[in-house]
This record gives sequence, C-alpha cells and structure tokens, in this order.
Amino acid sequence: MKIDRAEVIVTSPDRNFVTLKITTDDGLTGLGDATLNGRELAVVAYLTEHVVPLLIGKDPHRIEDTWQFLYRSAYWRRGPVTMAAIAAVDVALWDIKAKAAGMPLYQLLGGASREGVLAYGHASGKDIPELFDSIRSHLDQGYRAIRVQTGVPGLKSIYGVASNAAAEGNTGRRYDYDPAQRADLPVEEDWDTRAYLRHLPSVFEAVRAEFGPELPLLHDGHHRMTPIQAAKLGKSLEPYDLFWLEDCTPAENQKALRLVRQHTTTPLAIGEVFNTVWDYQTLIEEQLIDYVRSAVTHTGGISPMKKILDYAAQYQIRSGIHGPTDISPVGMAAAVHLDLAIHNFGIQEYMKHGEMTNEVFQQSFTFNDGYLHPGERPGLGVDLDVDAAGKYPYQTAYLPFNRLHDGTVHDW
Ligand code: CS2
Ligand code: MG
Repeated sequence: MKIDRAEVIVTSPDRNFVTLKITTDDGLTGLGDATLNGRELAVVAYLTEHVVPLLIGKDPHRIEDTWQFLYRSAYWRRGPVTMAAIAAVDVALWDIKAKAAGMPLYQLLGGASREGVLAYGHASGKDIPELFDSIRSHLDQGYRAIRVQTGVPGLKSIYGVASNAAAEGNTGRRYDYDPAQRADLPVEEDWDTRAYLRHLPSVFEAVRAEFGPELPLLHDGHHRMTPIQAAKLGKSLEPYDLFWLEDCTPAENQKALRLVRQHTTTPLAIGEVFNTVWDYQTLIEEQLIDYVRSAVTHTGGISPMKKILDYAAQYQIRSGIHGPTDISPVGMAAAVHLDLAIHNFGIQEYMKHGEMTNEVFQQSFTFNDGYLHPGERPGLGVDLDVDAAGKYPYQTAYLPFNRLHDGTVHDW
C-alpha cells in the first residue's frame, strides 16, 4: 500500500478547522486534525508546501518512521505549527492503519481499559446566579464533572465566560463558548490578578454550598499568575477540593512549579500550549503536576502523546487531554480512542461542537451520561463531507489578548 495523495481541507462551519486527508492507492482514507486556533493558515502552508509533497509514494503503515522522518529531516524542531502539521499526518496514518485492520483505533493502542471516558464541560457566568444556571444546564446535559469560570467584580471581561463576548453581539459564534472571534484584529480584554485572587475562593465556596461535595470541579487560571500568586490561589482553594487547577502560571519555566507545589495540595494540570515531551521533562520527573493537558492535535499526534503519557504514568501523573471546540471532531476522536486505551487516564475535556461542524464531520463517538466512547467503527470513526466543508470558507479569526489597567500587555 502506498500514499496516493494528501489534501489539506480548510473549512469554517462554526469556526475554522484544518484537516489533512490522506488517500492510499487502494482507496483507504485517513483524517488528521491540524487546527491551530488563530494561526490556522501557517499550518496549511507548512503542510501544503513542505509535508504533502514528501508523503506521496510512502508506505502508510510506517507511522513511526514517517513521524521521525518529518520531525528530524526538517532540522528545525518543535513549535506549535510544525507539531500540528506532524500530528495531522500521524493521526491520519493511524486512521488508515485501523481501517486496514478493520478495527476501531483504540484496539490497536492496546484495547479498552475502561467502559467509557469521563468528560468535563465548561460552565461559566458573569456572576454567581448565571454560573449556577450554567452548571445546572451542564448537569442536565449529563456532565458529571464541571469547569467553573466566572466574571470578577471590576473587570469587563474574563477568560472562559461565554456571555461577555456573546453580549457584545459581534462574535459570529453559534455555540457554547469559543474565545476566538471572527474579525480582522484580536479583541482587547482587561485583567487584574489581585481582583481575581480576592474573588475566586468565594465563587468556589458558593458552588460547593449549592452543589455539594461530590461533583468534580475544575478551574483554568489561563497562565495569568506569577508562581507565588498561583501558590496563594492553590492554597486558598484547598477547602473546595478541586479536581484540578489548570495553567496556574506560564510553565515555560518548568522549575517555577516547584514553588507552587511546595505551598499547595490542590492538584495541578498543565500543558495545552506544549508540543513535545521536552516541555514536560522537569514537570513529570519531579512530579510537579498531576495532569498532562496536551492536545493530540498540537503535540505531534497519537504516537508522541502515548509516549508522554506512558512517561507520566511512571510518576502517577494522569491524562487530561485538551478538548475545547478548537480541536476538531477528528482531533477529539483521536483523544477519545487514546483515553479509552491508556491505563493512566484522568479526565477528558469535552465541549460540544455546533450543528454546522457536525454536518461537516460525521462522528461515531458518543457522549452519554457524562462519558465519551469512540464507537466501534474501523479507524477513528470520523468522516469529512467535502461538499459540506466547501460551503464554509475560511474566515479570519483571532484569540483575544489582555491589557492591565495601566495598558501593559498581559498573558491571555
Ligand atoms: C482552554 C482553551 O480549554 C481550555 O482549557 O484554555 O479553551 C483555550 O483557551 C483555547 O484552546 C485557545 O485556543
Ligand atoms: Mg485551558
């Protein structure tokens, strides 16, 4: 079997998605997600100009060899654009291999280690009553674990709160929550870490009082604190027993997590912006985190993600694979197959895609009673309807950015 062609498909049903479709000479097809939110076209160019021409004629069964060839032969290693492009090839080849074997992909990864994959959804509100409504609506949809984000008094906008941008009415969004906005320039938001630190413990106190001690609750700090601020927050949230505190501080400086860890027993999750195992080396080896947050889509695919998670398993660190709406249904399916197979599964992020996205991508994975399952179709279980995709051309969209009250740019 040989790779006959590879096409890069860009579509923007509810938001932009980049998909690689590989076709073999005997007619098998495989899909890989290459979506990098707000920088989509950079990955399109990387794939079209520098990867697709190298794939033609290759044996699609040689997944590891192809991965190593793309990673090492470029000479320039790592980075989100490169790793998203390599991920798309890796996932598409796993899809083909599993279809050739006539098995759902998770079977090739070792088979099921559980019956289903616990997922968490995003509840948010500008204030407590709106947040409670959002939590109730998620519980009604079947979610059994919930990420909690709220507005902060004195701030116009806060990460994770759907209503801010939606209320402004110019987002083009048609589903739950997506921070990327269709516009020619990124939207400016405001930020004040001290106001946030003062407010957040009272939010979790209220949520625990209303919803009881059992519901797993998560929170995302979105890289906005210094290590000592993160340590303080982790400590102040301890009474509310969080499942995790995510991205409490930017972790390019991995050693900074030593300080956070010394001060709090709140579990820590990090890694959605990481793209190789090297970004985790100190974090895993020194057990400075509890959950690995990388996306299959941004970390070079299923092959390296499995290696990172196997490494993490030796240190009792579990998975918490990134699954916001900017991961396409193809990237989500890849994550759910891996989640089902690995032993050190923790939780899977899952935000439902919009109707137009579901029209473009037909999926076999299911969400029932809080649990995802990849389904039993051979391969990933996702098909892309090229005609439907063609109805939704690319639209320029950017993630927002933050400024402090004095005008300083801050981490978003
Ligand atoms: C997030 C993302 O899901 C999460 O935890 O932090 O929604 C993130 O903001 C987006 O993926 C950015 O593209
Ligand atoms: Mg996050």
